[in-house]
Amino acid sequence: MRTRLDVSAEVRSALESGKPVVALESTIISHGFPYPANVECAVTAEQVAREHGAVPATIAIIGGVVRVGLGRDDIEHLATAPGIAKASRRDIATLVARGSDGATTVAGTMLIASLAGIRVFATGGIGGVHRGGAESMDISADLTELASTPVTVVCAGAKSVLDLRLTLEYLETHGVPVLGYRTDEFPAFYTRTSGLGVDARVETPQEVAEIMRVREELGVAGGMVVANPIPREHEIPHEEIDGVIDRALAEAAKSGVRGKDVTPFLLARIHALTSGRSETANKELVYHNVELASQIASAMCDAPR
Ligand code: PSU
Ligand code: MN
Repeated sequence: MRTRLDVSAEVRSALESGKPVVALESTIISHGFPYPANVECAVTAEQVAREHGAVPATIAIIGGVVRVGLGRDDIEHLATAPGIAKASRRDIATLVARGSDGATTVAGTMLIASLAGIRVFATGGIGGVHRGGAESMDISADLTELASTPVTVVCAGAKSVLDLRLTLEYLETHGVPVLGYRTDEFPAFYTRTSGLGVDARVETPQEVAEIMRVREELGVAGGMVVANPIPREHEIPHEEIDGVIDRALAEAAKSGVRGKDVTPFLLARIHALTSGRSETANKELVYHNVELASQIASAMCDAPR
């Protein structure tokens, strides 16, 4: 039988010997940043994981194979090839069957990480309920994936292009814990605050690992969100970013963009409208999340069983 799921030798050996592994997504490479910031972010994220004792496992679909652990050439390909599909849960089998490429979203990456036996995943921001989502039903598949797939997702919250209040309501309904890492507030990606609370505040990677272990031992299904605020020195204040977000949303409405194209459209407009400022913040918060995810993955490996 043809190989559908290809786990790199390095990732496989780390998993087999109980070493920490952190999954990384690829939509961020193909659709989240312009070139060459996308390559820089992906390569540096892998480096940060290594510096913190974890093996990075960047996930994507390449030539019809689900790949866990990419090479530099794969990252360049995902960063530069035109028309790479955005791959959420629903898209994976179709892309594989057709021998296509796909850049995996948080939902797609969680599903594949879990198939490979990886329990911790770092990204920038998760998708959520879009503004007006109660009517449009534009609710990211990231949220339903969190409800069912046992992977802990470390993120800087979610962008306020979304309705963050409804996003947290949806996660609550689906039984997904939202842990605030050294914060009482759900962070809003560029800003450390949103005015909305988290379910529980945690202070250490060991505490997160212990909650993950309890969930595994009890057989509680689904994943968790660990919300890690952007470092203070890289924060973009509400006064500065809120107007940009409103403008990007107005442009999206005017251009009639729909479905899976909405989020990439908004990200591209925000990057363009802040002439690089949001790009730097976005990269830095990703590295910060990879660092924490590596510490959590290490704590899971150290943990007494
Ligand atoms: N939010 C960001 N940056 C991103 C994404 C979301 O701030 O790169 C990407 C992630 O891959 C996420 C996806 O899983 O967009 C969500 O897309 P949608 O809203 O179509 O579910
Ligand atoms: Mn959507």
